[in-house]
Amino acid sequence: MASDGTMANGNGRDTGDGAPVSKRQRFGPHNKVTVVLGAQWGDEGKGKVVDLLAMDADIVCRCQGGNNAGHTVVVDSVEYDFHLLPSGVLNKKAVSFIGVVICFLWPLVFNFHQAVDGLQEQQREQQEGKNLGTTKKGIGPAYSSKAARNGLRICDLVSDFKVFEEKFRMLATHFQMMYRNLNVDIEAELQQLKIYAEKLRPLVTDGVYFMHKALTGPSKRILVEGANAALLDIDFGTYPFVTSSNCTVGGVCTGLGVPPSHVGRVYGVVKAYTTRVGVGAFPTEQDNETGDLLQSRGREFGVTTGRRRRCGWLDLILVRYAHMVNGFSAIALTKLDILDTLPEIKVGVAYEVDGHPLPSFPANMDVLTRVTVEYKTLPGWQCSTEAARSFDELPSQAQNYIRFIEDFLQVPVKWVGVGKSRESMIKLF
Ligand code: 2SA
Ligand code: GDP
Ligand code: MG
Repeated sequence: MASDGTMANGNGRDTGDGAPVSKRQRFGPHNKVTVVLGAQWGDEGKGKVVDLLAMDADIVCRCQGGNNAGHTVVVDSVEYDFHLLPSGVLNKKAVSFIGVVICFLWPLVFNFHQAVDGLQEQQREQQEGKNLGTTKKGIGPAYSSKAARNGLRICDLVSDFKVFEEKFRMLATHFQMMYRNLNVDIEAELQQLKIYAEKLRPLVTDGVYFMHKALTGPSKRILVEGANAALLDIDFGTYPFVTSSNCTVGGVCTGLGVPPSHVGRVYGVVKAYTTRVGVGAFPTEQDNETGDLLQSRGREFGVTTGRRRRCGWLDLILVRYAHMVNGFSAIALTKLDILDTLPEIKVGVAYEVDGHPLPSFPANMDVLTRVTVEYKTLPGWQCSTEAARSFDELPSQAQNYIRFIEDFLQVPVKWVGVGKSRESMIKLF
């Protein structure tokens, strides 16, 4: 176990099965995965938190999504943007494992999936006057192929290429029949895929068996990096303005084949304010000077598409909802420094619709669009927090802001981010 208990392997901890310790020892160690998840609409700074924890890890995994994700890590002033690789890859000693669309366990994303993503967005715009604002990386169409059971997986690619080719042609034809304007160069893509198959074959392993060995073998610290975030989850997010994977804790089990009993600590990453890239309701959005200030100070641009992110106040109703689904062990609060110049800071603490308070975050998007937010106004600190390296070094108003969040959510804040770099992360306990 790490000296500070941050990345625990779960050895010697209560397994919850009631078995006596001697029996557990006889059946070998019981490693648990530590999970990092986005608690808002993404871009909370998961990459940075993963990088921090990965320094201690033996295995770092991505469990869902695809290259729609953009996770940033800044080390020695060099910025790394990860889309598919786990952000922990910078730890050369750790093994990287990927269970996302494109690799290992899951369906492959083909060029036509990407093209169809674009066409579907065009169609939505024409038919409904509103698109979803996807990254156009083919995520929705690839997960649709998975659910329709005609998708192709990495195990197909690295097996008999003739069989793969046949299935690929069928899938491509299926999409061509659905979308007359679809431009697919089947022969060129097949040629390219044959090259990929050779390159990837040595990197492919049976995911379930790999994870099982890691979980039940000698003591190992395993880190799982979630992509996107709770409110973009296909089941629990602001549907239909969501991505196509499970970005909440269940996605760890379904994405990697990890049994729930092996899920250890779950860290939620929360930005000190809220952002959203793409379309959809955003109750605390500030389409005004405050939003512009957060956007420019926070340099809120999409890492994958370069789109400007919408900005607003921290919405604790939304984060509490993410906690209900994920059961966070603790929170990493990022980008506190972006609030440094504000004389006062608002935090969303309750929703009301048609004069009636809502008990929780609504499932219906028409309701979410109509909510009125009740805010708590807290005093700002109006000085730089960038150099702070301990809780005590933070101005008292910033300390109060952190304590207010903890009290509201009933979850401890374990880290506070005050800058982009690895060092700009204050550890509270
Ligand atoms: P998709 O492409 O089908 O997953 O899009 C569906 C919705 O999910 C949102 N989404 C994201 N939101 C925040 N960050 C993401 N990654 C990039 C980043 C985004 C970018 O790190 O900045 O560069 O634009 C991400 N990926 C998907 C998306 O906006 C849709 O609302
Ligand atoms: P992710 O998708 O959750 O990994 O987040 P992104 O990388 O898309 O966006 C987060 C952005 O905020 C990146 O540019 C990070 O370098 C930056 N960042 C992360 N934590 C902090 C912080 O505490 N302060 C500041 N100023 N920037 C941060
Ligand atoms: Mg991102």
